[in-house]
Amino acid sequence: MKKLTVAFAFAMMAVMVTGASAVTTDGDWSDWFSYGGDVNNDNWDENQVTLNNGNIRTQVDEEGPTPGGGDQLYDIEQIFYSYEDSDPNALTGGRLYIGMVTGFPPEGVDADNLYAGDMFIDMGATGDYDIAIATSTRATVQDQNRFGRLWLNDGPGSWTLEGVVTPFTTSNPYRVDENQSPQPSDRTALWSPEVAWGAMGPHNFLEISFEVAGFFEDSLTNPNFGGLGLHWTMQCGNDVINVQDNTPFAPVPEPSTIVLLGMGLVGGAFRKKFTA
Ligand SMILES: [Ca+2]
Ligand SMILES: [Ca+2]
Ligand SMILES: [Ca+2]
Repeated sequence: MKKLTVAFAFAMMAVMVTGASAVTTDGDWSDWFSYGGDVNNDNWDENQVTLNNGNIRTQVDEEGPTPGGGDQLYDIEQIFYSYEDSDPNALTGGRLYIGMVTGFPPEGVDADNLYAGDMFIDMGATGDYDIAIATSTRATVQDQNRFGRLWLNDGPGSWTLEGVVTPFTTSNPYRVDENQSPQPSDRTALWSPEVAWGAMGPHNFLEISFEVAGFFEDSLTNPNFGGLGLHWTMQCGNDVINVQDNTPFAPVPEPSTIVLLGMGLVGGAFRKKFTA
């Protein structure tokens, strides 16, 4: 019995240390979840998704595109997000990770001349977007040097109204208008965004991450007002996903803290044995 308790404590340590490991922004979803369903089926079964750790949050979209049509090519299936804190006890920065399963291909749909939109991010879930990251890989004059860039909304405007909009008003905005006045600030060089796509059958996995610091870290983690909003759609807005998450992100302990916690569990198990 008691040996089992000790073994359990060590097992817990192993699980928790694994849980703190970083996501790699490479278009492969295996560092977020395992999928037990048939990946070659257009229907995405969220009940077959097993998240890799408790720090990952997720939101499921309906099967098929809404409000538009276009079947699997325009379908958004599910979005995932996670915040990794470099120091859970101080505002010293961290990295935000976003993953999304969609039928929409990164290079767009050539036959319809439609493009992937930007990922809009509302730090603190306050109701307006602060950051946009370009996800379209299409190699045209319009999209040249756009993929992977990060813009900060430090102007007075609302991106819901000023971004490039779609015919479906409920899907707005589609992407940042770089020519709007005032122009959004390009923070690509400062915040080290990474964007990658991968494919599994008719599903494409979009992965995004970028550095978070200062006020924006507080916007995610403050126990009084922390939260996160996300928005992504494709040109024409046939499908859209909106996240409005008002639960503050609890700081994730560093592995060294977890080992100490695990040692405490082991110590407790031994003490129990000694006093029995
Ligand atoms: Ca990955
Ligand atoms: Ca689908
Ligand atoms: Ca959908």
